[in-house]
Amino acid sequence: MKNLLGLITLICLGWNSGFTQTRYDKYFSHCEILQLNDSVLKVNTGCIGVTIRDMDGDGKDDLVIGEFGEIRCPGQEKAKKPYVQGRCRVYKNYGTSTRPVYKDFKWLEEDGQPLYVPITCCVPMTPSFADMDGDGVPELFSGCYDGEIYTWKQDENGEFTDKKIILLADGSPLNIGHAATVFPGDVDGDGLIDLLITSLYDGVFWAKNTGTKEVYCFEEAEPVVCGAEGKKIEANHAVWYDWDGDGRLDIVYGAHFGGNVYWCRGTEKGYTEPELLIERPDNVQPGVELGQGHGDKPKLCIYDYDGDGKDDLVLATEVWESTGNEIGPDFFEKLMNDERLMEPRKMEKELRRKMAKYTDNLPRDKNSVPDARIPKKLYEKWLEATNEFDDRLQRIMAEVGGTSENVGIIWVYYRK
Ligand SMILES: [Ca+2]
Ligand SMILES: [Ca+2]
Ligand SMILES: [Ca+2]
Ligand SMILES: [Ca+2]
Repeated sequence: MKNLLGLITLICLGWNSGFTQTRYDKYFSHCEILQLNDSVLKVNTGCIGVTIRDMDGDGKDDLVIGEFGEIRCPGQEKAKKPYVQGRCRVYKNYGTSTRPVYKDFKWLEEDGQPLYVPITCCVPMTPSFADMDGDGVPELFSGCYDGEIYTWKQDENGEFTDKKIILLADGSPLNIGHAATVFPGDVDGDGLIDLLITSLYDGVFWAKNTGTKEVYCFEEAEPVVCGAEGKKIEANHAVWYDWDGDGRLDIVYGAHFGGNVYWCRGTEKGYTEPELLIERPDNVQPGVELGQGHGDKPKLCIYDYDGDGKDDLVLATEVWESTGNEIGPDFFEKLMNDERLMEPRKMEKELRRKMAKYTDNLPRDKNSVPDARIPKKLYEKWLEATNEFDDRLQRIMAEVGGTSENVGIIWVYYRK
C-alpha cells in the first residue's frame, strides 16, 4: 500500500520537512496555538471538534471541545472494532474575554456521567449549540460515527438532559451517512433552525426545518452543491457563516483530506465554487509548533477570539506527534505482521479488484480523484476500508514503535 510507504517515509524523515509554509495571508494576519498552563493544549485521544461559548454564566466564553474518546461504549467490551465514547470537555476561561486562559477541563455530564456520542474511526464528537425549541436555552448538538444527530437540552442547573436522536416526520432517524458532523442555523431566514450536516464520505447536506418555533420537523436532507456544475462539497466539517458580510450565509469548511479550509459564497442561486481560505500544501508536515503546519481532519468554529470586532477562525485538528525515535530493528516486521491489519488489508484489496472491473485507472491513494466509471458506492466503500487501514496502522505504529501519539490541537487564525 502506498499509504504505508508514505507513512514510513514520514517516520524516517522525522515527520518534518518544511520546504513551504501554510498560506493564509489573504484573510488572516497571524495565527497561534491554544495553550493550557503555558504549553500546547493537547487532547490525547486524537481528532477533535470545537466551539466557544459561556458555559458557566460568568460572562466569559469557555472552550468546548468534543473528542474522539477512548472509553468504550457500554456493551463494546469485547468488540473487535469498538465504539468509544466521544465525550465533550469544557475548558473554563480563567483569563479575560479578550485573552482567555485555560487550566483544566470538566466533562459535560448527563445524570452525573459524562455525556457522549458513539464514535469509531475518523470523526470526533463535534459540539454546537442553538435554541431549536424557542425556550431561550440553546440545545447541544453533535453527529456521530453512524450518522445520527444527537441533541441534549440544558436544564436550569446547567445539567444536560433529554438526550435525543433527531427523527424525520416518518419516525426514521435523520441520517445522511457515516462520520457525520452537524451545524445548526437558520439558513433561509424563516426563524426556524435548520441543520447543515457533513458526512466524511457522502458530502454536505442540509435539512430544512418546517416545524414551529417550539417543535421542530425536518424534511429529508438534501445535498448542498457548489459552482455552476453543482459539484459535491467534500468536507470534514462545514458551518454556515456570512464570510463576506453581504447578509447571506456562506459555507466555510475543512477539507475532506489534508488540512485546507475553504469557503463557498451563498448566492440567490446557490453556492459558488470553493475558494481557499487556508492552504496547507502537501509537503508541509503537521506539527505541534508555530512554523509547522496545522493538523488534519479540520473542524472549525468562527468566533472573535481576541475581541477586536473581527471574527476569527478557530481550527481543531489532529496531529500524529513524534514522541521519540526508538524504532527497534524489528519495527517494520512487527508492523507488517500485525493481525489487526489483515482484515482491512484484505478488504481494501478485494474492493480494488472490484473497481478494476470498471477501469484500469484505479485511484492511486485516497486523495486521488476517482475515475468516473467506478460506481460511487463502491469507491466510497474502498475509501472507508483505506481509512480504516490507515487508522489502525497509525494506532499500531504508536503502540509498536512508541514513536507517535495522536493528539488534538487547536489553532486560531486571526482575521485581518
Ligand atoms: Ca464562562
Ligand atoms: Ca430556517
Ligand atoms: Ca455571505
Ligand atoms: Ca478577532
